[in-house]
Amino acid sequence: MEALKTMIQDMFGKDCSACTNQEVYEALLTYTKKQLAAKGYHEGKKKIYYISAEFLIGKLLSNNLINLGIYDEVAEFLKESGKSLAEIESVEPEPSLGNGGLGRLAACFLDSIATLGLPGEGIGLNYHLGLFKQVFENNLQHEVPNPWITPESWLTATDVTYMVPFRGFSLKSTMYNIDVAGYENKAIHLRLFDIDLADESMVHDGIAFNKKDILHNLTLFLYPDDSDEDGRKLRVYQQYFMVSNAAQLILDEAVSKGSNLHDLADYAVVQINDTHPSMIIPEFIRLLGEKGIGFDEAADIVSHVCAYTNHTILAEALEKWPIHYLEDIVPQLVPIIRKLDEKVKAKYPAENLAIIDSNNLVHMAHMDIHYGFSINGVAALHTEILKNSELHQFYEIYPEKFNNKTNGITFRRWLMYCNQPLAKYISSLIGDGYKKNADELKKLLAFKDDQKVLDQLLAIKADAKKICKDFVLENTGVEIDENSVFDIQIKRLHEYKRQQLNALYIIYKYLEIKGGKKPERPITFIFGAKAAPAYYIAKDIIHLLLTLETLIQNDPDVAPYMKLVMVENYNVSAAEKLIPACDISEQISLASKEASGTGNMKFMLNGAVTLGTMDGANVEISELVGEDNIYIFGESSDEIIKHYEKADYNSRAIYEGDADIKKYVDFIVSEPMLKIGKEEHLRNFYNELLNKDWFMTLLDLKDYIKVKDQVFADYEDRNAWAKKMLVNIGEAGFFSSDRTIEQYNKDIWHLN
Ligand code: GPQ
Repeated sequence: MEALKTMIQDMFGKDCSACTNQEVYEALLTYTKKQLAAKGYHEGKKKIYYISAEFLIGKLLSNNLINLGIYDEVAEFLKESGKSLAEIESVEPEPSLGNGGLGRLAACFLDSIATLGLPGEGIGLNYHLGLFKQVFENNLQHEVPNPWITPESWLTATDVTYMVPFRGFSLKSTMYNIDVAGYENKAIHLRLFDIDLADESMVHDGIAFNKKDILHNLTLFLYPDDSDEDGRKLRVYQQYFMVSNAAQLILDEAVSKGSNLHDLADYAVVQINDTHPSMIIPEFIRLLGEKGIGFDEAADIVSHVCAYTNHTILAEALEKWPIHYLEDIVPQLVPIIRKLDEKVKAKYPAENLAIIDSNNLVHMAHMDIHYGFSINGVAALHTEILKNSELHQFYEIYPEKFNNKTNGITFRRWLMYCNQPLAKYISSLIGDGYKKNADELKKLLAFKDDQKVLDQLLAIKADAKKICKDFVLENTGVEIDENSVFDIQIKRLHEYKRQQLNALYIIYKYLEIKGGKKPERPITFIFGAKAAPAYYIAKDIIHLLLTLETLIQNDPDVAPYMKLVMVENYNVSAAEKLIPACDISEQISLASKEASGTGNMKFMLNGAVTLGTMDGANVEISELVGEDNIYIFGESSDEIIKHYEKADYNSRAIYEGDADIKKYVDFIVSEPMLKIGKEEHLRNFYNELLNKDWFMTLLDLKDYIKVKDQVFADYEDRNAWAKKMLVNIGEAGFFSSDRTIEQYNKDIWHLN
């Protein structure tokens, strides 16, 4: 730590103990950046380029210190100077470069690529104001900018710049780097492209801004509101800016390593993360054309370079751009896309295989599948659904392209950092081998009947709940009971994830307690979720939850027995506090709709027990832990898919046929709720449930209530519960993103 000491002296002319936390943070940032650069970066002939609109990387200081192997040393040094690393971390702004699981997955993947020593990089955009910051006012969500770039930041400007051509003008880019350290290994780069003229001052009234001013707004926000045409076009501008920069960089790097571009596939493999980067396919063809490579050969080259990951079967998320948007914005791509489409149509005339459909919509995923060499889903069930229903027509013509890569999470952040007491305890039982070889967690299963170990797991959980209590108090102002059961649902707010199902259970429990039936132990229901700004139903559900929160809080008959808290501006840092403290992990999506889920894996690894549907990776979790160690409810995905095919789901019939369900649903617009909440929002959601309920909340409600009550009953056998915790932790090794990345490499990327 001598070097750090000297650095602090040089930077501030005083020693560590005399510095402010801000100063110490700045010194640590500089020090860590230097250490990373000194270790160097993974290089090799062939590289994986992971292109993504989102990289939800979270705070970086601690993670970098852990991966550099100096976390304990630095913490100790600071302590000796009267400082706390935890407090210094709180100075660091959290980069706001992602929305949900897709972005967090990209971040876990960078960690694993670096850890496994693969040459690779992430490529994305440098959004100045991030997604948005969520604030609650009058029990409603409001959005404000989330600036995260400070003068001292992990971003390093490079001298790499490109020109990106749009209709009528070109934009100059600058590339920024963020180093991503491998665990006890070299680093890789996250490349973030930006415009030089981004003007944050144009944002007013929350997150409103002039959507037409592309010269100044291009990199302000991730996912700008797309409820109008200007907003949708802005997304196309962003996407093209991202992929044109990426393609130019990739070609330059390949050439500098000796490629003649005909052999590009020996130098580069591109993973297209969902459809946002799909325009890289025609952009590569355009650029190769400029270098003298004919269309057919260029299309063939690209088909050996690009692979596509699908993250959803929800139609709304499978992007289809009107061709006239592309004419207006990137006319240079249109003849290329038309030619690609003609080649497809010549061979496969079916409308549902077309890139450009009869409504002149360009199906981005279709282009990826025809002109990429691999398409993967993100959990076993999801890939089966792609093959058998959603993309069946493609599976029939390209069976060899389809493969599954079940998602994973990095154990460095989601155990070693966020739950240090648990990680240390695991090391004391089975050694440190699991940190690099997650399968070794299985060794824990040998302790299933060891009373001391079971007691210790419960004690570690109890401590995490105390820490979480402080976090919740700071975030929400609400004091929760650390001896209550922590039941947690944290994820984007979406109807298919069914936070509303959880809300209806809470109503049921509230009425039960009002009726005199107290739970064995108080329950704390914790939510964290952002709703897309123009997604009104999702915002109504937030209003429902916040209204319930107030109602329960103000009701002396009920407040001692249950609490609902909704954490504001749920993000990676919040997840790091909530996940170690969780008892019950809510994974209650409508079966077939959650492609994988990754929160489910983080909870399991931290000793929470899953309450979920047979959806996404829950299916694989349940196979691993066995039915005694997970709580499953609800209709199967096969049944749900049939309901959609037959269009026979009728929520009103369920409501009218079941007096209990009617009671819970009616409560949404009952007197006590309307007294606290806004009638318009509560009624909108009530009507939605009765007239549509597209994600079949009422179908699974009764079973959910039954199984959830069983969970709370079983929780009281503390010893049996501790065993469930142990099995969940011991079986979590499969969900290491190191395993996922090894599979991507073996089956798709083929890097040395
Ligand atoms: N996912 Cl399409 C997102 O977070 N955002 C998106 O736009 C799409 C998917 C999630 C998906 O809902 C989860 O089930 C997955 O676990 C996650 O991607 C990573 O694959």
